[in-house]
Amino acid sequence: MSLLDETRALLDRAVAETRDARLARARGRLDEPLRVAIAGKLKAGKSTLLNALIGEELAPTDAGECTRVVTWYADGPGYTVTSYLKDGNAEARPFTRRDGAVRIDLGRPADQVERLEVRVPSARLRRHTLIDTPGIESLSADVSARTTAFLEAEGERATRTDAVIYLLRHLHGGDVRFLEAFHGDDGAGTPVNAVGVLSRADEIGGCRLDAMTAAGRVAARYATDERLRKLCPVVVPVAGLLGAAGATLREGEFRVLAQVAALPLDDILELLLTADRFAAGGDDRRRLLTRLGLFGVRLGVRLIHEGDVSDAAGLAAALTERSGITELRQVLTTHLEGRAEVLKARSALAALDECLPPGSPLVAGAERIRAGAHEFVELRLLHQLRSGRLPVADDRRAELDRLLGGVGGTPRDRLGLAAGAPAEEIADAAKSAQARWQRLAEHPLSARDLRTAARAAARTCEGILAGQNQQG
Ligand SMILES: Nc1nc2c(ncn2[C@@H]2O[C@H](COP(=O)(O)OP(=O)(O)O)[C@@H](O)[C@H]2O)c(=O)[nH]1
Ligand SMILES: [Mg+2]
Repeated sequence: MSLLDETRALLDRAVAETRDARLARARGRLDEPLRVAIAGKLKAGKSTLLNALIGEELAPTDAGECTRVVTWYADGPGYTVTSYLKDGNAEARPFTRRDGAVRIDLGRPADQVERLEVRVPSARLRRHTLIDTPGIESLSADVSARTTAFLEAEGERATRTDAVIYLLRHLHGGDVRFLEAFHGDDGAGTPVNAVGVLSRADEIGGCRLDAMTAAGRVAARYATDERLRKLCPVVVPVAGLLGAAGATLREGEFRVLAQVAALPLDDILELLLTADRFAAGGDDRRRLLTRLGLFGVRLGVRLIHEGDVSDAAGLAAALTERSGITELRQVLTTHLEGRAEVLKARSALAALDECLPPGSPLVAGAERIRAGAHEFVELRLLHQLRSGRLPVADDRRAELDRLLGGVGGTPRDRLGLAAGAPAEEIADAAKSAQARWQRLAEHPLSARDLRTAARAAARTCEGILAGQNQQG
């Protein structure tokens, strides 16, 4: 029986025995998309990134009332908004859309609202539900507290999110502390469910045209930062604003840029020197600046001026390509969706722990699943490995990380093979890795923890081989 099936069966039993609504919800979520929260400081670019990921202008990006409430964006048959209240009730809420953004009429003070749920027909949201959170350390301590409570790996709310995208604008002591608090130390809150984004990457170095390259260097440096790497193993530079604009660019916006691009080069350079100069040219330009940012405007004018793009569709594609959003989607697929099963099971089992007394047979059942399922063993080992608690030589560390699924869950990811590697190559690589780790597991001089880890790595290889045989 698969991990997910085993977890479903246990949750079904728990719901039948207890009739606890919280457990029924946890059971239901096992069949829903992975829940991914977007977290970071106020104005880190969370709502903008969410729009870029969905490819639609949905989340409001100013500091209106609703940006203070945790808001879920999930796939659904039509556009609906539901407000879940702290008193346990839920109500449908009216909303309007201004420039695409969903403006919700809360009808009551924000502090009475637990969360909002926006349903949108979206193929992207079928893969994962995205959760927009208010900023941490934001203007009001209350909003900040609400976000932290929502994300912290404690209390009932821990089961609300399976994974998190954490936005960093600059590496900041507060960010690291926040991440440390979020990831518990027990293997329950492992860093394997966090992906880092160096956000607003286009603004790095004064919005010059090489900003994204510079951002790539900064992100690479973050990825080697010891403290950060333990908490959030990948950091992708992303300009969410460019991604959102690329997905929603309008003809009129292209025309405004084309007009500027038609000017003599000296005039263009003069005009694009600062945001203020460009914006002084009228409302259209001011709006465009809000939509694309100074970098996006400069890039757009340059591409049109040099004849690299000649219409709105071409410019939209160029903005999307530069935004880094495609790379981020790729990382989400390998790091989070590839691990969706174990992440969802983990949340559901955590709900059992929270809702039932420690000694109960159902809680014991949850513990048995966690102890027995190889996916959980891998998750725990990955956590130990990354927090420096496994005595592994450096040359083996990277291999073990990869084998345990650290850079993606497919056999090719785990064995470090190219995307198109044929089945025989996978089988050969798995066999030799299996033999290597088995030897280490049996080696009398290996430390005990290392032997345990090596046994698990060998088991992973066996799993890959078994899967190959089934296919072949
Ligand atoms: N230049 C630039 N500005 C951005 C980017 N992402 C967000 N912003 C701007 O930063 C401000 C805050 O963005 P928002 O998404 O509301 O941040 P949140 O508070 O984290 O949700 C808005 O004015 C956005 O237009 C980006 O990638 N590049
Ligand atoms: Mg926001």
